[in-house]
Amino acid sequence: MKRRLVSVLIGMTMAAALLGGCGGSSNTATDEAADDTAAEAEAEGEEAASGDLITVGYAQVGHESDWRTANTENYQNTFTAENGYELSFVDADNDNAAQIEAVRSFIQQELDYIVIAPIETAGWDTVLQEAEDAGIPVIIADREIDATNFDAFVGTNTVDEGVTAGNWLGEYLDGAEANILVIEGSVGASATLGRTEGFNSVVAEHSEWNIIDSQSGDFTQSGGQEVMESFIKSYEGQFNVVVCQNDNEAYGAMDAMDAAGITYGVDGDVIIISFDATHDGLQYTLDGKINCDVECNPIQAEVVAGVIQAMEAGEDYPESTIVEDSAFVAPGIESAYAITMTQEILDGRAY
Ligand code: GYE
Repeated sequence: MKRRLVSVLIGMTMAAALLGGCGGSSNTATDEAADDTAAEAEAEGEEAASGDLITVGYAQVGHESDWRTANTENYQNTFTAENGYELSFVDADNDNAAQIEAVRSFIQQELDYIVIAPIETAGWDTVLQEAEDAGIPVIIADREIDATNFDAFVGTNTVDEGVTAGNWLGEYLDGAEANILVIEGSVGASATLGRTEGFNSVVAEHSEWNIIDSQSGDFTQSGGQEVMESFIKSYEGQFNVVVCQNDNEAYGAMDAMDAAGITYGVDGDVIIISFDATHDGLQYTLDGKINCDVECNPIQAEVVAGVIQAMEAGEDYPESTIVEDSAFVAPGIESAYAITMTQEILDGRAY
């Protein structure tokens, strides 16, 4: 961890110089050494003032969703030269092997920090060991992983998001039957696993609920549409709830239901639950097309930058930071688990 070492060295030099000054009688060799290192420290300070940037690599999942676009923009607007950073950004296009290669290239480039939004939970031990061996701190962001050899995590609690969705549905249905179709996110992603686990834990409490089928829509609009089209072919007339594990899948699912003449939302036959609560998702919620949109906050870069700054300063930093989420419901719905949508909330939504 080059940069951390540099700041520690500067700290020690400054302490030595201060001690020398106070004591006033240290031996000449030590004084000279202190002067030399103090001069180096000064040079380092000047370099910093003239643009010695902290280099950060971000291995991003891809560009599958509006959430992801907002998250990418947030990183690009936060890790700027103006803020003291040089960002190396790689879009792995949902390809696990490409993402691991991106991390390897960050290690080869000897970047100061590596941030990874991991596509899948599995398969990280080896490359994280390589980063550790190279002394480069790694922050896992957005999605969780199975491995534990990294320095800090910043993200959301997707199990809680699933539980919120389930609790809201229980409150809304108030004992009525639910025949549920689930359009899951990408296979092996912690966001998929967490939302599924959380939602299923509530399903298990309701004997009047039945999950008819679950298929991955890969967190994309086209994926959501394809899965919904095939669900309609197999189960038309048999379902009254569609759970989409992100907003883009919900847009695709709504298109498929529109084409099949199936009504949804507060005035329709099918209840739609979505996740993310991005701007367009909340517009559909305000319009009563999505009944409940569970938030997942993509604005995480500032928190990651805060962790990096603490590491830079040699200060304690949180090993895990969970970015808090809410949930939103369509006008006319009152909920103990979610906020009723208004135009004002939508206007305040930057992403
Ligand atoms: O819900 C989805 C995105 O990892 C929480 O990934 C994130 C998810 C988000 O593609 O839209």
